[in-house]
Amino acid sequence: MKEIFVTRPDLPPINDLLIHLQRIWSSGILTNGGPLHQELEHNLASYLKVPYVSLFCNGTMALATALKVLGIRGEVITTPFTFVATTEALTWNGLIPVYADTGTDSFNICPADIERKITSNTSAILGVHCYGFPCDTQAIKEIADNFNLAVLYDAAHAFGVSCDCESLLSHGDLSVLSFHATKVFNTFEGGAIVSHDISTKKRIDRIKNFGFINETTIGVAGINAKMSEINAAIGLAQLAHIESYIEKRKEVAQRYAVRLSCLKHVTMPSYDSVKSHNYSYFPLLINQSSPLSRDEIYSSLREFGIFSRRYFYPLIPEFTLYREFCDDISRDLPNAFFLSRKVLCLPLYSSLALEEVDYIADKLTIILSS
Ligand code: T4K
Repeated sequence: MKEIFVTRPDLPPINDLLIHLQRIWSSGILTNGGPLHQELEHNLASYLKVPYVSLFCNGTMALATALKVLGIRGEVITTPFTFVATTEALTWNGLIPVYADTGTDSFNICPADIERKITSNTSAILGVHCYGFPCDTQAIKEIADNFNLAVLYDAAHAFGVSCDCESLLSHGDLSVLSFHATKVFNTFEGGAIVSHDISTKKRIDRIKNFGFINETTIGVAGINAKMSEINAAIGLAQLAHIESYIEKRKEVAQRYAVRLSCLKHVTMPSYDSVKSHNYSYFPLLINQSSPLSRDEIYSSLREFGIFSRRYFYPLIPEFTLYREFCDDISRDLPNAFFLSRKVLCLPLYSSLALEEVDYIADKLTIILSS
């Protein structure tokens, strides 16, 4: 039986990569903001339609650095329904995560609950565009303006998503991308901060390079979070194919939509709220009416070799390490708790054959009618 995983990475044709590797071998520059790094920053800014991109070794270090750059202190209001890295970036900075619930009709943080959680110690809001679906950026901006808070977006899932004519990454003070192997655009490991002015970009680039201003001066306590030339080479080779990767993902999502439309116990994601989506995930909501629980469906699919994932279960404050940050999860975060028990991410990646989507849909239909 063939195993189908929740995702498989895109890999550019190896000859595309070799051309870039040849440049590294010729220059002998392997890291520290070399020519490929600079070219990828430039090409990404142009592709994403954003002013400035600063590359990182991964998304988590980019998040941790973004918080440092903005000088965030005290409490940060964030979502519990995300990958653990979102909270880890806060605690690594000695910040306190304060969890606001998700909305009733969204995977993302609820503006009204953000407002309820603000205290005199709050300094920022850290939203996540979960599965690439936009946070309510307008409402979050209004709250942030009223209470003088910084806004950061963990946009690890939001590469290339645009709303109206704008990139989703143009919202907030800073947005952070992940280029991990499992992401729509990957450099094997990697990440980036999107910023809106040159002085902020310079501060970001300084912090990720030990805080050096020049050979003899350190301006700020920095860290080493640079992307190497080899990861930048992979990025340059990938970027040339990104449109076709996203188009193939879209075909997969559309096939699911057709094949699963007759199933009454599930709700499919709607991509209507955005001008262009990246189809990074296919989060299926298992309805209350379902005769089987989400976990039973997850286990049954595994018996057919289909490895869906329960992103994001458990909720972050359910991890023992983070329990102290929420008194009563089902009382305080009921919507996020519901999502963590009801969402199943089906396999979605550009090389997933439509016949495989049919196979998954057939098995799901059998499981739900048993
Ligand atoms: N913020 C958010 C909202 C995030 O989702 C993430 C990362 C971050 C921040 C942090 O960004 P990074 O620091 O990672 O750049 C995966 C990823 O490791 C993680 O990057 C991602 N989010 C998270 C949602 O998913 P796992 O534990 O589910 O990964 P894993 O290894 O089980 O991979 C899933 C499937 O992908 C495997 O079953 C097979 C396939 N796979 C995976 C890898 C690594 C491959 O085929 N090849 C591969 O090389 O966390």
